Amino acid sequence: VDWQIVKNYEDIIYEKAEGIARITINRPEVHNAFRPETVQEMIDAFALVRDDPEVGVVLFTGKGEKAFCSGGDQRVRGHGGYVGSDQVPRLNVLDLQRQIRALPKPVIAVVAGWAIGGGHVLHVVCDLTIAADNAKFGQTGPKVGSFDAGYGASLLARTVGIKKAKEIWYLCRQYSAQEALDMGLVNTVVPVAQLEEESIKWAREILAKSPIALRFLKMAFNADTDGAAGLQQLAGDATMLYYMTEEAREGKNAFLEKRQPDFGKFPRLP
Ligand code: 2NE
Repeated sequence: VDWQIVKNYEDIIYEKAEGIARITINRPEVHNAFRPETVQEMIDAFALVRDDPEVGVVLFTGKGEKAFCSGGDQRVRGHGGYVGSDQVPRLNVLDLQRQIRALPKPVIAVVAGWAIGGGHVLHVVCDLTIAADNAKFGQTGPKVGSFDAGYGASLLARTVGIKKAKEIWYLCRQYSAQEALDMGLVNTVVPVAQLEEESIKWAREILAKSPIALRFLKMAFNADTDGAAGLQQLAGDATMLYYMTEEAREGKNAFLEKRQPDFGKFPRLP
């Protein structure tokens, strides 16, 4: 695959090729821990992905084979959040989690090495996870004085069951790729040397499918877990589809032509 850089960032790499976007956290010296600027760059890149009609699927990964992401950078954890160069304490990774959920294109976490702490939650919010055989998963919050009781708890419980989710959070153990596969936390495990090739294979299979069908399926899965916010996304997609119909166009055209709309010509299907 001939990856082309889309935009230059400091903490991440955003590339695309053949309709596949790849966003890589590029801080291997700290196992790809994120600071507020890293998250801000990811939010920017995911926004570009959303608006790019060429992109149908995203690979979300970490630089190197040692880590996908080790969560918030503990060196910049301050009073009330992670502190960036503007000195404002933030938990902006929660915004990123919602953005990944709301993105109307599948996001695949591609995990080699550690997916831990807030980095683990990031793979949990992705649609699918492809793990290398050296991947290790876990939460550390109660050990390091933190927790993610949002998606980090509820979506994890939906994924692996509530007893297992509680075990993961209460004991802060680390789990192998095979254990993650066995508990339904990841979709497949491949040798680390084949991770990129396998992720591209999955991305291509997804790209061969109907984008609108995938979009509605993703939003329906979200609606099932996200309450009114999930329904809002699903309803927004329904509106997009409705705008594409003659029936909706009749309403708009009648308004612009200052006449009564004629909806009688449209069939009332069962
Ligand atoms: C992941 C783990 C277990 C790996 O251990 P090991 O022994 O393989 O590597 P090592 O030596 O610990 O890490 C390599 C380098 O990366 C840094 C380390 O300090 C080390 O640096 P040097 O000593 O070589 O200079 N590093 C690793 N993780 C880091 C981090 N998160 N922040 C800053 N530097 C980090 C081991 O590294 C580990 O336990 N890491 C910490 C995992 C963790 O607790 N993450 C934060 C959880 S809280 C969170 O992410 C969060 C939240 O709970 C709620 C909202 C938002 C965020």
